[in-house]
Order: sequence, then structure tokens, then C-alpha cells
Amino acid sequence: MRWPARPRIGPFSEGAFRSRLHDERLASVLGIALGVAFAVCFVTGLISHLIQHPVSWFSWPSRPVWLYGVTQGVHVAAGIAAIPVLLAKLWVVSPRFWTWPPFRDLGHAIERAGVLPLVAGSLFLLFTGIGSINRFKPWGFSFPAAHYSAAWITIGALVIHVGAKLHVAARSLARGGAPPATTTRPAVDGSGWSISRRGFLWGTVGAVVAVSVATIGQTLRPLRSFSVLAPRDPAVGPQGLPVNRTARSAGVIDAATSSAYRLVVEGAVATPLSLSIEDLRSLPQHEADLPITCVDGWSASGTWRGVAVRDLLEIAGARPDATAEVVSLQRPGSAYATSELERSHATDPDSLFALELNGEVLHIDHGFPVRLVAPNRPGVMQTKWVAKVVVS
Ligand SMILES: Nc1nc2c(c(=O)[nH]1)N[C@H]1C(S)=C(S)[C@@H](COP(=O)(O)O)O[C@H]1N2
Ligand SMILES: [Mo]
Repeated sequence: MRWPARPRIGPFSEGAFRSRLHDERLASVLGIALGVAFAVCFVTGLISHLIQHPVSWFSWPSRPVWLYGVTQGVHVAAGIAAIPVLLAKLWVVSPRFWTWPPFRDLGHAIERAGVLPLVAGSLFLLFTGIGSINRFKPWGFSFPAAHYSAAWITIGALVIHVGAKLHVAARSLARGGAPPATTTRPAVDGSGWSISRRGFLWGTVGAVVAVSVATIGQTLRPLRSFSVLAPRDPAVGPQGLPVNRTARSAGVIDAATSSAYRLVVEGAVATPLSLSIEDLRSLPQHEADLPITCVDGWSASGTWRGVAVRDLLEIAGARPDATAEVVSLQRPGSAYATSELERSHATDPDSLFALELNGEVLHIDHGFPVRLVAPNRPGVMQTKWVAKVVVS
């Protein structure tokens, strides 16, 4: 195919990009860092998805209690750290977006077409992720579904991109620190100041450290006071724990404070139960220190006290290998109104239908009269205002 001569306008014109930093070696180093960050986000995100959408071939243990806090903390931290790296990488490779001719052959055309879902998917994932952890959701779609689909598209495009660029990275990195032999560009960029490759990389590293320190305190308590950009301070809230969804916004105040409240246990049980708060208090109480580990990346621990899930299932005469669905007072269909208790969580002695938090009767925003709290479980599955347990 014959292409017309290179256009002379704007970014198409020869020499439009003058900085030395538009360089293969820099692109490779940033690309590898991004690839690692995205792989970490993908694996941790997939784990979180599988826990929330149980499948037969994957089972998530209830121990160690902090594991989900770590995988999800890492997911959010790696996503945040990827932002400056992605911006740096896009700037470094920006001349490539205007190469002429647009493609040389079919292989090159496919490789270039793959860059669109890669860049668009990356920006979409990071933007929706940041929006979500800040409770800023100006979009009309379901965040988890969209974030999850976009992750597959982006990772697919990333695998193709890595395959296509591996030889470039190997070549440019093998050259060592020496500037590429093909560089004929002036050492000074268009703006009249000059920065070395090393300086640019350190600048990017500095930006990564800055955004990370500014947010990681929502997971790592000792860094809390530095975390000026963290969406949550895990220590602020009634009874020392943060609240995203209040009883008022969930529309459960009347049902939760009604004297007619009963916790119902039904389904595959020998004896269906319907228990008042007094009934629940008269059962053996069990205490456990457990964190709430939100998918948003924050986690916060409390001392919970209440009826052990396995005790309640035993009283109802459920099978020892029973699983259950926990249903809240919230309108059915609203997000987080229900959650699955898989076997590891149904049998763990520290899985509780909690009535108390930190020595006090559960605050209504923490799920009064009864909330589920179980070890090593995403926050979204720690259902508040529990009304019903459907055993299967
Ligand atoms: N019924 C119900 N339970 C719920 C929620 C909810 O919206 N409704 N939010 C969940 C989420 S996302 C988390 S992280 C934990 C703690 O949320 P909170 O900060 O709103 O208490 O409770 C979970 N339990
Ligand atoms: Mo959450």
C-alpha cells in the first residue's frame, strides 16, 4: 500500500516532538512498571470478584483474617500508583500516536489498533476506580460490572501489546544506559530546558511515592496522618468505625427499630427459627476481633460480640456442610442487600451475627439489631441489618 507523503501539520510534521525523552528505553522501563502494576491489579481484582461471585472451582478461606484486607489494599494501592506511571508513559510514547504512515502492514495495523482498547481501558479502569473509592460516581452503570469487563478487555490488549513490544523492550534495555544510537535530536527539548532520562524516571517515582503515601494510610494505620488524599479515615465514625451506607440512606430505620423485628432462619433446616433480639441475647455469646475490609481499600477493626453463625445453623438443624444466603432488611434488589456465606465462612467459629461492637449495642449505622461479620471477607459481604438467613 502506498501512503501519501507525511502531512506537515501539527504533531504529524517531522520534528514536532523534540524532547529526548520520547525514547524507547524510557518507554520500556515505564511499560514494565505499568505491566507489573496492572498484573497485580488484575489478579487481586479477580480474587475479589470470585469471592463475591462464588464459583465451584474457587473457594476462599476464612483465614488468615487479614488476607482480603491485604489483597484489596494492594489492588487499590497498585491502581493509584499506576496513575503517574501511565501519564508518564503516555507522554513518552505520544509521538508514536502520530507515526506516518499509520501502519506498514497487517501485523503493524493490528498492533496499533490494539493500543486503543489498551489506553482507553487503562484510563477507564483508573478513572472509575478512583471515582468509586471516593464515592464519586457520575456514571449510570454498575461500577463492579463495568470495572470487571473493562479489566478483561484491558488485560487482553495488554497481553497483545507485551507480545508485540517484547523485542523492543529487550533491545532497548540490553543497550544499557547509553543513549540510543539513532538519536539525532537536540539534547534540549522545545521548551529550552533539559531533563535526563534518569531525572524523568526519578520524577515519576517521586509522584508514585507521593500519591501512595497520600492514600495508603486508609489501610496502613501508621501512615494515617500523611494520608491527606485518602477517601476514608478508618477511625472516624460511630463506635470507632467508618460508615458508608447509613441506616437512613438504606431506608431501614423503621424496620430495624421495630419491636416486631425477628431474625428468621429458614430453607434447608430441620427447625426454622424466628428470633427476637432477646432470644438472640439469651443464646451463647461469642466475641471476636475482626476487621471490616472494604473493597474501596480501607480497613478498620472492631471487637464484635454476638451469636456464632455455626451455633445458629446448628440450632436450626442445618447440615454440617450447609451454605447460606444472608438477607438484610434493605429493599430486595438494592446492592449489598444480600451476601453468600460459603462453607469456610459458615463454619468458622468467629463468623458472627453480631449484636455488639466495641462493648456497646451495635449502632444503627453499623447494622443494628444484627449484622453479619466474618473473618477474611470483603466489606460488601458483611451484611448489615440482617433479617433472614436462607440455608441451602
Ligand atoms: N445491608 C447492607 N449491608 C452492608 C452495606 C450496605 O450497603 N447494606 N455496605 C457494605 C459495605 S460496602 C461495607 S464496606 C461494610 C461496612 O460498610 P459501612 O461503612 O457502610 O458500615 O458493610 C457492608 N454491609
Ligand atoms: Mo465497602
